[in-house]
Amino acid sequence: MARILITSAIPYINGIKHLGNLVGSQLPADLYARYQRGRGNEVMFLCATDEHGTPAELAAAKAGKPVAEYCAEMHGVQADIANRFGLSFDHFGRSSSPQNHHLTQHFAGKLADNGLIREVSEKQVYSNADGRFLPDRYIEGTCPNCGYDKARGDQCENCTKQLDPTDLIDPRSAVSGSTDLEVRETKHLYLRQSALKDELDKWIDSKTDWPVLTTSIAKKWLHDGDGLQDRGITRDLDWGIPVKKGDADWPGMEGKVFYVWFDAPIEYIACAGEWAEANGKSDADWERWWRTDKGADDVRYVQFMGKDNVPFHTLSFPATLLGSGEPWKMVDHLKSFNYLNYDGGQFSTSQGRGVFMDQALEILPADYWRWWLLSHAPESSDSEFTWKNFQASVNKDLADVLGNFVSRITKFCRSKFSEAVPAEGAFGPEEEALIADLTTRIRAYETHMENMEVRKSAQELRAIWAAGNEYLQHVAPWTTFKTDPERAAAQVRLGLNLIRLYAVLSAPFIPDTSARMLSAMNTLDTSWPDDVAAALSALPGGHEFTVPEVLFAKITDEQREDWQARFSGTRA
Ligand code: B3M
Ligand code: ZN
Repeated sequence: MARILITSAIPYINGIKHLGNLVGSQLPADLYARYQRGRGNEVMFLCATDEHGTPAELAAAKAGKPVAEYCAEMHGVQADIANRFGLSFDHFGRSSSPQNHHLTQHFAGKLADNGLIREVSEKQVYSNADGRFLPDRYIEGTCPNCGYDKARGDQCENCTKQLDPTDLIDPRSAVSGSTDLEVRETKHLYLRQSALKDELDKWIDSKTDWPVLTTSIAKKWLHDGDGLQDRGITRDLDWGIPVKKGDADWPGMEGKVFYVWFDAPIEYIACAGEWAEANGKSDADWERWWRTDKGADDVRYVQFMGKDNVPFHTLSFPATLLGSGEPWKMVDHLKSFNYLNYDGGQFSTSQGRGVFMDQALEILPADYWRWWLLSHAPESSDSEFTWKNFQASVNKDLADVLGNFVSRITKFCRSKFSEAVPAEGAFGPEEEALIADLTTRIRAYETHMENMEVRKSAQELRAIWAAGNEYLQHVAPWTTFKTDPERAAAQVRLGLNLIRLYAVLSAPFIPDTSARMLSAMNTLDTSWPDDVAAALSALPGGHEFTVPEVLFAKITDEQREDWQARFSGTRA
């Protein structure tokens, strides 16, 4: 039994995620986790909310709530939606957890001990009225380029020009509107990534099986221009993990917190500690996933994320782990995704454009979405959601191919035999041929799943479903029954066993439907079809079942038009 550690990029706390976010990390990570569990491997699948940073503070202010309260509430909301989408995390943690506070401060302390942190004096805008330093985006004013009067200190939203806060005309605090601002000296900590450049370079070179898309991003940051730059890891914010050196205060760093991108990946580790606490486990129980000196040397660690997160995962986070000088488990395989676009444009959280996870579940069950998203995952390039394509894919793949197969064979058996697997007859050449074909296809499916080739896996699964339909079409038990009921019985027995087989193979993609299929077939046997012939006689003659309700309803043209109109604008 292999041990597999899986993390998905942790979603920002502010707001509900759209389908583009979902397909870029959490959903394919879930697919992989479910598959590995299905193969009998030991899996630890972790995700969390990313709760620190300016966006969290801004969103809380907008909601008129204290930030801690806002985060607690939104964590609950995201956890509930993740659950309803069937995301099977072993734990859904919070980057604001005590475990992450402790570990983040621990790493900072180790990095400092190893000479990998330097202090830098910087000039930054201070608001006297607010009694705080203002991050660039908390400063508003008039754009010197286009005259827009709500330009932010980092960028003008109107003309997209990148700005420095000092470029703004009539600058004011976005927190209070006060214009009583001044530039003050403040100290910050920098992670000396440049000192770890060679070590990181060697580590990346050892990843020979990584996609070029991933390694080229890392190499670019390592070598372009002046090479890998040191990175500020502290901020002047109230909300976040206080800057400490392990358990000790850090002189000069009072009132400062760690930068959100410093503590967010550390939450991958802290989350395992949260899992242990929530399940009455010991430190040793989570450390065997994360410490190579405590059992994690035989763990395979896979990360899932959107392409924009790759630099942090190939450089900054590894720099933190390597720089600690401690034996932490590092990522073995990193699976990254391109973007999913929405109906001729982009999904956008800030503009509320596209379909968001809660809205999706209001109109259709999770499996419809899971199937479309995964079978159209933006792997080799960006992909696009259109309502037409969604309708076609649901109606063809799910309703016509899988749903129809299940309904046809169970109903036929009920009408001509009974609601029990017929015992008569033996398999012949047609059945042998189907078993051979399925064996080839299932082995290919396993290879694609192992390699995290999401689209190819979906294609193969669809072909496996289609093979059952073609078999049924070809042997036509409804015709055979008239002349040779025994032969028809054997064909129906095979068909009913295929339902169980399909449920097992399809569970990573459509877990709820898979559970309904197993329950209709009245079986708890979810064993993987290592031997396809054996798997197709798992349900013996006489085994009772029930005809399930329709598995997938077709999407009508009217529904499609209605939804397209409903989601064409922006969300309030
Ligand atoms: N929260 C960005 C994102 O949601 C960021 C990922 C952190 S992973 C450690 O895409
Ligand atoms: Zn402008």
